[in-house]
Amino acid sequence: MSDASHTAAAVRPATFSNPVIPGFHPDPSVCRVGDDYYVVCSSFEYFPGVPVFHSRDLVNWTQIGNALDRPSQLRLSDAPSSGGIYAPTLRHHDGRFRLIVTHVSDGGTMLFTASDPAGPWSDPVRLPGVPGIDPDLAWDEDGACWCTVAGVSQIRIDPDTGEAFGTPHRLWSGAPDAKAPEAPHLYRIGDYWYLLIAEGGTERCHGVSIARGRTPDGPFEPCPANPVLTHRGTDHPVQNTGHADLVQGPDGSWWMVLLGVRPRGGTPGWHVLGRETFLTPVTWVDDWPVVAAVTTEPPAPPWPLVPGPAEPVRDDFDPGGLRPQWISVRDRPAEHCTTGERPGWLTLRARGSSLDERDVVFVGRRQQHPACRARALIDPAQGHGGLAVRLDERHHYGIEALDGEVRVISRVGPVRAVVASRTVPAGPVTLAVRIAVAPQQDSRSGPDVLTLGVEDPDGAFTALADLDGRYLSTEVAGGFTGRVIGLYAASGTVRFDWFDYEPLLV
Ligand code: 6LW
Repeated sequence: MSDASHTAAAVRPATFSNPVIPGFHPDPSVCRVGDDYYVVCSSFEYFPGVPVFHSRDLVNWTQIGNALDRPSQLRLSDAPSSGGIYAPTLRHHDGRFRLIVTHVSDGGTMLFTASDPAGPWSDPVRLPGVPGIDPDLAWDEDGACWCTVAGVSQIRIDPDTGEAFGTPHRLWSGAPDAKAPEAPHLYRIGDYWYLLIAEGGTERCHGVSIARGRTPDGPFEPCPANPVLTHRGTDHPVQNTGHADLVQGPDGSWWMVLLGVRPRGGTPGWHVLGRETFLTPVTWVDDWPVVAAVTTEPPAPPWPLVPGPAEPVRDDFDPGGLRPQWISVRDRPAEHCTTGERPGWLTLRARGSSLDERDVVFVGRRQQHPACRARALIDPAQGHGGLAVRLDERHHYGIEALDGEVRVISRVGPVRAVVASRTVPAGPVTLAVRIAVAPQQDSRSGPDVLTLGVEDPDGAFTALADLDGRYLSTEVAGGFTGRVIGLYAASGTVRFDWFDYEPLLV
């Protein structure tokens, strides 16, 4: 072995850390074009929708945009929390990227096209003939496009016009008694067509199963080893593993992206970051995939890892618009949210009067680490607003600034309470939330503790309230999303000079 290759081999990491896309990034779909990989995820009631990620090694991912970033693509006004945009599929065919999703609150299945996955994406082609959720796209050697959906059923479509041919026909749908056969993906690999599905439901019984046949519309024979992946009934730190997609590396190796959760605390275990995107290697034996259990440090791909740009801790809201990580609830009208009015500041003009409202003006980013800290400098001179950790309209904690006072507000289910308040000097004030993993005390402990407070000009933090994080978990709130940490306006006009998000050691 030459010195260079010896050196390269010596420095190549043997493992990487999972999840590869932490935070609420569920239902991942992946495709590869040359040496470039792309992943898209569900986004539900948040706008812009369908985050798009890029990687050169399947491990290090950078968000390059959101596919649905204008009202003509995405209308969420009727979407309840965890409504809106369900599972997408991303494919590349005939030189174009195709994205198919279900908008469960506005007409169902929609298909978008782009030459560059970073955008712009087209306006939607609607497919009224495609039922249900979790639509997949696959093309056969004759160029026919097969759309397979949860259930599992399938129909041929024209992806350019949205026309569906005939009526959906039922395919293999997993174990006879398994619930929720969904997330289908169809692949032509070697001599077979493979149908990959999730079953058991997206909670602790989730799993991945597969079948194969000689034609895209079956019949399919199930893999004798089904489920080829599940963590059900284990004490594995990653649970709910399912909703997978397969991709082949440039060296011929195979990999699976999938969703999973990281519950913490006592029983039943509370996950607060939503369903996250994990990566695990796949090998083939007798033309069946063998999927490695999802570990937090799986074996790294055989090629060099290519780190993306580090995400800055501080966002100074420079003119030119918000970075793609920022999401809002249902919409983001420019008259209510702009970085152009006061250069270097984010200006929010209130619409709803609190985070309890469906039309609250809110701009946030997904919480991506079990322990982290978020801070923001707010100028409440012309209104009031604050910094909050949100799961939905009925589950959020926030610290709100009026001119001369701050107060901590807790909303859990039907109960809204001001849990702390104090006077502060008039003018801009730094609000902060620290999230620390709860010490593992006993079976009744929560996943973490959220400490909300203020920082004075020399950085000294004063805590106003410690709140139990279990009430901002999916096990309590339900739904399909995860925590989003962000900024909101509750009256008038509030401005934010900067926002910090930084991971902390667990
Ligand atoms: C998605 C379905 C699921 O459409 O939950 O995990 C739904 N599985 O496949 C929303 O994420």
